[in-house]
Amino acid sequence: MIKKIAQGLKRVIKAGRTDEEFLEYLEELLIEGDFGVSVAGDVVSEFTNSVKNMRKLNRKELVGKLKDILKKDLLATSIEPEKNKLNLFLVFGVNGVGKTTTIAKMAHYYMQNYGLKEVVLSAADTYRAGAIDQLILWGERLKIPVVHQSSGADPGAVIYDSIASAKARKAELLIVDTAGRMHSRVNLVKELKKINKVVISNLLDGAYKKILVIDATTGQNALQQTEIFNEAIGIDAVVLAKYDSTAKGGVAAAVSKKLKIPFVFLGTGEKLEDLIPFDINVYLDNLLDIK
Ligand SMILES: Nc1nc2c(ncn2[C@@H]2O[C@H](COP(=O)(O)OP(=O)(O)OP(=O)(O)O)[C@@H](O)[C@H]2O)c(=O)[nH]1
Ligand SMILES: [Mg+2]
Repeated sequence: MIKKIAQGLKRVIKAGRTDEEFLEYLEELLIEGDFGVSVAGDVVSEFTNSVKNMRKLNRKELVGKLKDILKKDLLATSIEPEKNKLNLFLVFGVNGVGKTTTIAKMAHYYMQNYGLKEVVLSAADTYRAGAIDQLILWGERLKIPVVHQSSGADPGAVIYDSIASAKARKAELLIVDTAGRMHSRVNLVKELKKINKVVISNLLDGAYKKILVIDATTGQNALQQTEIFNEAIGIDAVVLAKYDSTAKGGVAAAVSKKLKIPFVFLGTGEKLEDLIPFDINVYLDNLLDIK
C-alpha cells in the first residue's frame, strides 16, 4: 500500500511551494502519517536550519534529505537466538494486534534462517476462547509441538510446563503466546507481571527476550501501549504488525524516538512468510516511496 506521506510529498514538490509552505505541509504530513508531534517538530527544525530554497531541490534530493533526518530517530535490532541454551521469547500486546500470527511467523523465520530444529510454542493465552486451538493449528502447520492446558488455566502454570517440556526436548527456542484480552488493561498488565516472574524464576540459564507486538493501523495508540508495557515489564524489541494494511505507518519513528526501544520485525501480511527483519532503510524507502 502506497503511504500517504509519499503521495503528499509528491504533490507538494510538484506544486513548487515556498520553504514556509513546504515545511508547514511537511509537518502536517508527518503528524497525519503517525510519526508523532515530536518527530514532526524535529524534522521541520532540521529542514529549516539546513535547507534554503527548497524549490531548487528536486524530489529525489528533498526526499533523500527527509530520509536522512528520519533515520536518526529510528532504532532497529535483530534478535539472535543464543547457542546451546533455551531461548524464550515472550510475546505480548493488546488484543487483536497480531501476536499469535507473529509467533507462527517467527517460529518459521527462525527455523528457516537460523536452522533451528527444536522450536516449541506455548499457549499461555488461556483467556480467549479459541486462542489455544488457533496456536495448535499453527503448530500443526509448522510441524512443531505446542504446550497447552485447558482454557481458563493459569498462564503461569502453562509457562512452567512449557519451560520444563522445552528443556526436556533440549529445544533451542520456546515462543510464548499471551492473552491480549482481559477485563481491563490493569488486569492485563498484572497478569503479564506474574508471567514475567514465572519466566525469570524458571528459565534460569536460558536467554529471555520480551517482544511487544503493535498494530500499525492503530497509530499513536500504539505509542501509549508501548509505554504501558515497557513500564510494566520492560521491552527488548517491538514488532510492527499489519504494516501492509496502513497508509500511515510512521509510528515506529515515534516509538523509537520517545521510548528508545528498537524494532525487530515488520509484519507484511497474514501468511507465514510475511515477516521481514526491521531494516531502517527498507522501512523508510517504503514509507517515502524511494526506489
Ligand atoms: N494484513 C495483515 N494482517 C495481519 C498481520 N498480522 C496479523 N494479522 C491478522 O490480524 C488478525 C489478528 O491476528 P492474531 O494473530 O490473532 O492477533 P492476536 O494479537 O493474537 O489477537 P488476540 O489473541 O485476540 O489478542 C488475524 O486476522 C491475522 O491474520 C499482518 O502483518 N498483516
Ligand atoms: Mg492471540
